[in-house]
Formats: sequence, C-alpha cells, structure tokens
Amino acid sequence: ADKFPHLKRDHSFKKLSEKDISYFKSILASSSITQDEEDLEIFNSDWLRKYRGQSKLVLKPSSTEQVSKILKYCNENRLAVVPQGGNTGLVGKVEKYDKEMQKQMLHATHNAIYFITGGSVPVFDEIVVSMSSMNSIRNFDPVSGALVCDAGCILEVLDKYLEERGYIMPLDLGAKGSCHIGGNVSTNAGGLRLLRYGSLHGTVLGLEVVLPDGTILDNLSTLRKDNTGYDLKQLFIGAEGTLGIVTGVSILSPKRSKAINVALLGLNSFDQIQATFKRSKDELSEILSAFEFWDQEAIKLVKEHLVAGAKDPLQSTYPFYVLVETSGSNKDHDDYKLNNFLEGLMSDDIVQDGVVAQDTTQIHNLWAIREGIPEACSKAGAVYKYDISMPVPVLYKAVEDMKERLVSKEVIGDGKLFTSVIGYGHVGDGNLHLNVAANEFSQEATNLIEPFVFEWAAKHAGSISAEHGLGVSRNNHLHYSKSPTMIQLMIKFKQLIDPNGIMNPYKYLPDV
Ligand code: FAD
Ligand code: S2G
Ligand code: ZN
Repeated sequence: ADKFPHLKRDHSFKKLSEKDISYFKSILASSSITQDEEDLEIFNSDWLRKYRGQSKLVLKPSSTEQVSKILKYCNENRLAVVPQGGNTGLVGKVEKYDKEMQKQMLHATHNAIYFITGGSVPVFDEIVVSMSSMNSIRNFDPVSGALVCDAGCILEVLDKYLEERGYIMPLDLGAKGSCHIGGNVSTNAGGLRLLRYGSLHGTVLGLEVVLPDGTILDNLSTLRKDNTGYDLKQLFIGAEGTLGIVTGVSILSPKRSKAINVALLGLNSFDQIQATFKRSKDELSEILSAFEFWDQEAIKLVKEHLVAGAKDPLQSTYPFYVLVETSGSNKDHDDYKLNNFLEGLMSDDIVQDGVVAQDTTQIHNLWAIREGIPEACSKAGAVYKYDISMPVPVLYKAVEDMKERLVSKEVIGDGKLFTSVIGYGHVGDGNLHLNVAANEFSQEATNLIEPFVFEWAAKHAGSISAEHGLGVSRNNHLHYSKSPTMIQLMIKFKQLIDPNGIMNPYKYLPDV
C-alpha cells in the first residue's frame, strides 16, 4: 500500500482472526494453507518482487466446492480476497526506485522489469486464493476440439496436451510457461494468435465461476451455439477477479496446422508496414496466422542484450521489422503463396529485405526475437510501459509523437531523463506496446508521459489498455476510454454481483 499512497485500507473489511484460520483449516488440507512469512513472499509480490502486498494468508483450494465455501465464508465475514493465477498479469504502476533497487530487480526474476499491477497481488491484507492446485483437464472432445479444464491449468501445458492430439490453444503469450487459463480469461488476454483465432470472448464456450456469495455458476457448456438468454460468461472474461473466481474453462481449440511458415522482413517506413499488412490479407488471407512488428530501437535492445540468444538474420538495422507467420494444411501450397507474396513486395520496393525460416529451429529463432523484446526493453533501465490500441494507420504515430514531445522538452538523450522510445506489437489487432525507457523512475518523468499518452489514445479513437487490462494503474484512467454512462453501469454490475466488494478490491474500477 505504501506504493499507492492514494489508497486507504477499506475498514469495512475485517482483519483476519484465529477463528477465520480455524474455519479454513476445517475445510482445506493443511498443505493448502500458507501462513508462513517466507512462503507468503511469492504470493505477496509480483514478478519484480518489487510490489508487496501484506496478505497474511494464502489458500490453495483443490475443488470448486472448496472455492465456494471459502467465498461464502469470506463474504459473510467481510474478508477481502484476491484470486491469483500465474501472477504474470501486467498492468503496471510506475514506482520510484533508487538505482540500487533497480539493479537488483533486473535480476530479481526473469530479468524483466514488468510494471505489474498487483492485479493479482494484494494491496493490503486481502486473502490470496491461488488457483495453482486446480489444474486438471476435465474433458476433451476430439471431434469439436472443445477442451474443458480447471482454471489453474498453465497455458503451455494445455497447448502441449492439445499438440499431442493435433489441436492448438487459440492464444499464445510470452508468459505461456507461467500464466493460467483462468488468469488469461480473467484478463481477456490477447497475444500473438489473436489475429488468427480471435479473442477469448469468441473462443471461450463456457465458464464455471464461484460468485462472491459462494454460488457456483455452472455454465461449462461446450456448445458452439446457445442463444438462450444473456451470455453471462462474457461478464467474467476480462473482469480481473472483481466479480468472482473462475474455476473451470470450456474453450474451443482449433486444429493445429501442419504447415507453418515464418518470414522476417526489413522495411523503411511504417507506411510500408501497412502496405505489407494489407497485401498479406489479400495474398495470404486464409493462412495468415500472425503479423507482428517492431522498430529499430527494439531490435537494437534485443541485440544489445542478446535476449533469448536472438540474432538478427537480416544483419542490418532497418527502421522497421515485420514477422509474418502462415499456418495452413499444405506446405507446397503455402510455400508458393508466401514466396509469391514476398517476391511481389521486393519487386514493388515495399520491402527492403526478407528471410524465410527453413526449419523449426529458424522459426523458433525468429519468434525468439519478437518474444524477447519485452525482456530486452526492461534491461534498458526503467521502462514505462503502455499497451494501447488505435486504428492501424496511426499505430506508429504514437511513438513518433511521444518522441517528438520528449525531444521538444529536451528530456531525451545522453544524460537526460529518458534514453529511448520503443514501439512493437500486434499490427493486425491495432495494438501497440509503447515503451519509454528512462534512467530512473520519478514523478517528473511520469508527468512528462502521463496523461499525454492517455489523451493521445483518446484523441485517436484508441484504448488506454488494449489487452493487459486495468489493475491498479489504469483504473483511474478508465474515463479516457469509457463514457461515464458505461462506467456507472460497470459499477452497478459490480455492486449487484459483489455487494460487499470483497473481490479484488482497490482495482479495475475508478477509486470511489
Ligand atoms: P494473474 O497475473 O495471476 O492474475 C491476473 C488477473 O486475473 C488478476 O486481477 C487476478 O486477480 C485475476 N485472476 C487470476 N486468476 C483468476 C481466476 N481463476 N478467477 C478470477 N480472477 C482471476 N497479455 C496479453 O494480453 N498479451 C500478451 O502478448 C502478453 N504477453 C505477456 C508476456 C509476458 C512476458 C508477461 C509476463 C505477461 C504477458 N501478458 C500478455 C500479460 C497477461 O495478461 C498475463 O500474463 C496473463 O493473462 C495473466 O494470467 P495469470 O494466470 O498470470 O494471471
Ligand atoms: C507483448 C508483453 C508485455 C509487454 O510482448 O505482446 O503483451 O508489454 C506484450 O512488453
Ligand atoms: Zn502484447
């Protein structure tokens, strides 16, 4: 809480008592209860080990019924709760660090400085309900591809399970090795495959959710069509644990394509990226499965920090790079289409250079460059991260306008507050990851970027959070992307479903 001085502990929430602990001990195995200070550490802090909650208790239920009993008790006793998945959620709050602290953190974990919400970390002494013990796969239908599993299943584990059966998870994130499908659903995660398979609002067929009063909402349908009444599951997709705990997920998994191709292109301008993107939709359309971009600052950092051992096969720094992936059923057909596409781009001088991966190792290496960018950025020092969406034509203008602003104020460059402005992201989703690297975090630096970046998004009909959600850092900026009418309706929903406000308090909606 010291990190968010504007937040005060809500005293309508009771403090944990021995009576509470003995109740939890009566319904959970002792191995599902963590009270030891040391052991609490990992649940009380995010990837950075920088942001600390003060939870005195972590519960790890192993069944939906146990989750139901926990919430029923917490609701009746006004005990606040934070659901936790893989604890990789990203909606950060810039903190003031001293240089020493920064250095430690670079190696704290994953070498990554992610300004992580604490969306999944307590702000005060909320009870953490970790879903890590609910990680069973319940059912898979090899005809439809419908997978039903516990919310605590790790995304990569599910993808491997499906791979053995010729199917694929319809989402892929850099955090796949740690994040849970329940956390993905709760943050409505987008990621690298959204262009091909769409959002979780489309691929999730049903959810099992425990409401704040302990009611179990069993909507674990595997039907592709069910038009009977309000589509209630949609409310919980992206709710970030503020309306209940997702305990089960039913998701439609597509067939895994046999023929995968990946090409890396070097280009001179963002206009050329747009022209390439439009052509890829014409010429690769049904086999296009990813279209990611990054700029020269990004590749410079990846090379500088040799992240993921990534090497730049194009051997020179173009102003822009594009990674195009196709996924189809016939390698010869796809090779023909992709080569045609690339030849056309080269002969029309839209692309300066290009390389097509010749085998799975080269495919992995090209993806390693893209997936290594966040980590490389974090090694650039103190990185302010903004995950914004806007119409594709202005996608890179956000980077240019930010750079121009910092140059005009003479605050970027050697010995200045900021060192670089970096742009990368999911072109097809109109989703830019704008990173502003500073020498250190300070209110002065923050004030130079915020609210400018939020105003910019609003002015360009964009969103202040494309895929990472709100957490504790975007909730008070929600008005840049949602009208007062919509925010009021969200508050009404929250009050209806969670009248005692015990679910993940202090986050997601504006502070009252
Ligand atoms: P946590 O971080 O544990 O929780 C996230 C939120 O969901 C919290 O508010 C928590 O309270 C809530 N929650 C978690 N589980 C449940 C549950 N079962 N029921 C109710 N509420 C729950 N995101 C993207 O969208 N696209 C990307 O490309 C992407 N790449 C990433 C790359 C890296 C390296 C990292 C670290 C993160 C990335 N992310 C990306 C962020 C992504 O949103 C999260 O990693 C992931 O979706 C959250 O899953 P988790 O299990 O870690 O959830
Ligand atoms: C991505 C991951 C985190 C970040 O790489 O697509 O969503 O913003 C991001 O660097
Ligand atoms: Zn992303």
